[in-house]
Amino acid sequence: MKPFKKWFGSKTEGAEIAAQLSSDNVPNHVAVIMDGNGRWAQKRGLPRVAGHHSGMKNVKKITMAANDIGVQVLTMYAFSTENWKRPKEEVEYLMKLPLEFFPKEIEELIANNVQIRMTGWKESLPDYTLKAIQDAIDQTKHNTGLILNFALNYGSRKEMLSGIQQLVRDAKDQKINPEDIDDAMFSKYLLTDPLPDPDLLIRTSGELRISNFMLWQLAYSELYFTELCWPEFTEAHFYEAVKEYQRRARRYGGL
Ligand code: V07
Repeated sequence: MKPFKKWFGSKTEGAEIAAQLSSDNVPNHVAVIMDGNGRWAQKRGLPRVAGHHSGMKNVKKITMAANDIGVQVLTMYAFSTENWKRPKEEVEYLMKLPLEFFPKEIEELIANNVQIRMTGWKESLPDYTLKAIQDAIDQTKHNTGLILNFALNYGSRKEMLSGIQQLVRDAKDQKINPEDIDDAMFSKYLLTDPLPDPDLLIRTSGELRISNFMLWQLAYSELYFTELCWPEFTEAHFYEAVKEYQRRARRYGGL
């Protein structure tokens, strides 16, 4: 069994749990619904946006934790197509988070060979948000390590319907045969192409729903729910989730 990159000497919280993980069954793709930021803030008498800010800082921490055990893709659900319905001030604040995230974090992300990607509709984002994201994607596109994929302005039903519309156009243009449509072909029409499907979905803050997130891609994923709000979810909790994933995989393998 080959040791993880930072098994020894790591001072990160959770190193002990990380040491209990098996290095040959690390989930390739972990997706996270980072819920409970507003709730976390309200519990502390802080404005909701303080929770979003705290949540943003946690993205970097969990990215490094995932990178340390060899996760290849980490998708973070940052903003849904439904989130536009929130109060205008909150939406404006959220749209500025990518601008704040990158100047602060890009250096360490690059040093750790992380590639930034985005899944979602870029067109309706404010110019400054899109520019911040695009700069980060461009600056990290030659990196070969963990893919940090932000699901931003993303919704799964809309994704599938747009995919089907294109599929039907291609069929009408005789580029494809309806009989040839299978899982692999349909996946190519989704925004997540060419990423692999998530092996593990983590949702924080106690809600037991998928909420229009990667409905097709999560068909066979292990689902992990925790009561903790996203800003409280540490490296140790992340490794607990991976440990549970490995426990389930072993049980399944034993059948
Ligand atoms: C957002 C912080 C995390 C908790 C969930 C909601 C609030 C990081 C980003 C981000 C997105 C793209 C990018 C770089 C950073 C972000 C939004 C919200 C809209 F390229 N956190 N975070 N974007 N939250």
